[in-house]
Amino acid sequence: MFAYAQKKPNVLMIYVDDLGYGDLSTYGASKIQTPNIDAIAKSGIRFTNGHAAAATCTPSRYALMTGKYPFRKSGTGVLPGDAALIIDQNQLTLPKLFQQQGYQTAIIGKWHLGLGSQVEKNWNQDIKPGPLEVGYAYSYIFPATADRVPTVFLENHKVVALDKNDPIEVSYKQKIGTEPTGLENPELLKMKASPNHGHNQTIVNGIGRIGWMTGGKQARWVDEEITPTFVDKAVNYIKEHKSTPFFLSYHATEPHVPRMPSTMFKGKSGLGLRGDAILQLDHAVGQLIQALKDNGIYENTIVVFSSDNGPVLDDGYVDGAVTELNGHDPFAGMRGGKYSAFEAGTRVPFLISWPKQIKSNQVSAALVCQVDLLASFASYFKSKIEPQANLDSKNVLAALLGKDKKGRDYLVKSAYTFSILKDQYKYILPNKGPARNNQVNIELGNDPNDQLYDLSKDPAEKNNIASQNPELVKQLKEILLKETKK
Ligand code: NG6
Ligand code: CA
Repeated sequence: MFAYAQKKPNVLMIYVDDLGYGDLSTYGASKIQTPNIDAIAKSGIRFTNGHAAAATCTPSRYALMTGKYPFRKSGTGVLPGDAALIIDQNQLTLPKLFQQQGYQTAIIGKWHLGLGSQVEKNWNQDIKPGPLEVGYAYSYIFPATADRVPTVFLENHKVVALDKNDPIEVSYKQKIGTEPTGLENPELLKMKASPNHGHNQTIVNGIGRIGWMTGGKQARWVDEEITPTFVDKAVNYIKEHKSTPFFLSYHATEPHVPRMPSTMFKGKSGLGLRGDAILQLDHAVGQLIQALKDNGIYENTIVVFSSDNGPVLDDGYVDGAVTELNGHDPFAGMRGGKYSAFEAGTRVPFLISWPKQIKSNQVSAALVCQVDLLASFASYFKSKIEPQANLDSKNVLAALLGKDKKGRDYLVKSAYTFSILKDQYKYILPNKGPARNNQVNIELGNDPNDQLYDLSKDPAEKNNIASQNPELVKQLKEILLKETKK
């Protein structure tokens, strides 16, 4: 009993893809029910001011891994499927911190931080550096996004189920091989691509992808099997590591496009395939939590749940996300969405539970960001981070444990432009970029003028009060520019 009490907690990081603040019933969704995810909130804390560092995947993941704002490094935008690893192997990362503390570490799911040392790589040999070189002792991933080639899993350094006689080749420059593409053979598609998004290159499993690939026929995934595969790997991992502390990153693909959940979820939500994918995600979360319980380690496991960026409806495929929305509001009334500097881009579901230490049923408005997990866990372990690590990560451990209601002083977020959140105010730096992305039907937050919103009165960022508050604008802009120029 005593030994158990002394044991370091396991950490299960559930990091999901493009899930909106309004997509979960625990955040007020009424058209969809997510009981398993809601149970994390009931068991611990639901944050209402929790953020991804950026409004797309790669930069948010970079921040989560490194504790640095993604704009500190160029090349941290959305990566193609053949990109090289963008994390410096010498730098401290979240999984490395756990390794230093004697933890077993693993990532199962989406990666999207690049693989190998260059774009040109041989997918038929060991592919490195990758997750194993930046802190994970085990990995079972797909390289980029579910809509990008190569549509394969990698276990540690190798493509899973690769037939040496059918080598894989990948290109993002031009068509390779003779396989049909969505552009030339749309009649072969089981899910149509939206016009002009570009998801019309090599067809895999009846779905046009971004990028071209040839070979690797046996190794290609079937989309409907992605989540059952990841869940199976994660449940086994939990079972096999129940007696050593572990840090397990479960990086789900839902509800990113292409939304093609297992057949048993298709049509289940009544909200189209996007809603069905969310139900699949909820089911998967239930299985992971059950595995913790079955192995007797639930009480002493910290579960963190968050999303890499906000929601988008049409992100490249005609999948019913728009037409079957049925009044569901993934954006929770906020402005913007994925890609946007407005709040729906980066204010995301953020939950934490740890039955042994965190009181149940808490709601916290503390300002916390995924970039803070590194410094917060370092503080938990009393592990000293050298100042030359230059982290943007802040120690918000007390907020994460429910003991502090404030969190950070302020947070800088990046989309096309920069914004800063401080107290109830949100300031967005002027930017000449387009005001909206019409393809995805999302306002990006770009404006040639200063924007200032009082989120306590105006959470939807409708009423720009910059011209009435020049002093506050000046002050916030100064902090923001100082941060971005550091
Ligand atoms: C965009 C894709 C989108 C999605 C996104 C990455 C186009 C027109 N759209 O460029 O479909 O793949 O990249 O999403 O190519 S993320 O969540 O991984 O950042
Ligand atoms: Ca994403």
